[in-house]
Amino acid sequence: MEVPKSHPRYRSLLARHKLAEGVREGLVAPQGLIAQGRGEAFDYLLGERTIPPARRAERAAAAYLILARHPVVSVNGNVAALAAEDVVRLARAVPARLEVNLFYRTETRVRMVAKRLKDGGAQEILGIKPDARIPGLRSKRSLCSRIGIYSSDVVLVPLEDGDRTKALADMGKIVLAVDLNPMSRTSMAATVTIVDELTRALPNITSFVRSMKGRTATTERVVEAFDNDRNLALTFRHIRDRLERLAR
Ligand code: PTJ
Repeated sequence: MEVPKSHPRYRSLLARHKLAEGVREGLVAPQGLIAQGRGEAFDYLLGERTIPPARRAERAAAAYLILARHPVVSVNGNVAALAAEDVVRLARAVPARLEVNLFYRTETRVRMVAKRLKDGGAQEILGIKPDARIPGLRSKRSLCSRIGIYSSDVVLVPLEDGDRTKALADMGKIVLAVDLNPMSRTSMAATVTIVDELTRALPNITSFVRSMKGRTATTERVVEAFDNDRNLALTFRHIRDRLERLAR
């Protein structure tokens, strides 16, 4: 990509480049570009940085992942294109299993996402040959692995399309979502909603996992103290205060 690193919107241009390349290759669904554009608009409202409520949610997500018996990280086309290495690093730090789960599912795209994860260092990738279904979901997102998402207790769902978060919560799972839109159905239905950009959120969660691992009492305290509704309210307040400052 011929954009200097000093460009003020370098990160955003790089992400767009990766996604456009991904669409050209067939890794990313064309709709993934629309999802990114929507995310970017919300990121502007946050000031394109990790705001304090997002950091707290990232710490809570790390704590849930550490305490989980069977944690799984779900990966779609956008995540593979933007953050394959980051997602593999997080899964290894926990350790959690990685599962490919696509909304616009085709066998070719599943294979491409799996290959991207493998190139990023993943050893085991679930979801390639699904053998279970998430009840109550009619989209191809319902196809999952019995030893993966189906039997998980904690699932991280970065960039979700809405209805699966509720379906997973209805199965009794703890759902950790990364979504720049604090008003999305995913954000409202998740156990922990991380309103942050994916490539900022994943390394933050990984570093919280590394620093809290082995400190069970601290980790349990973080989970107990976290209140998602309150944290979302603080997110809205942060956006409101920022807009108020800009409007002065
Ligand atoms: O690869 P597939 O077939 O599973 O399809 C993936 C997409 C993303 C196309 C699909 O899940 C979809 O259509 O998602 P939505 O309904 O557009 O929702 C995506 C959500 O993620 C939106 O609320 C965006 O604001 C948010 N989002 C987009 N890009 C980012 C993001 N959040 C964090 N970081 C981003 N980079």
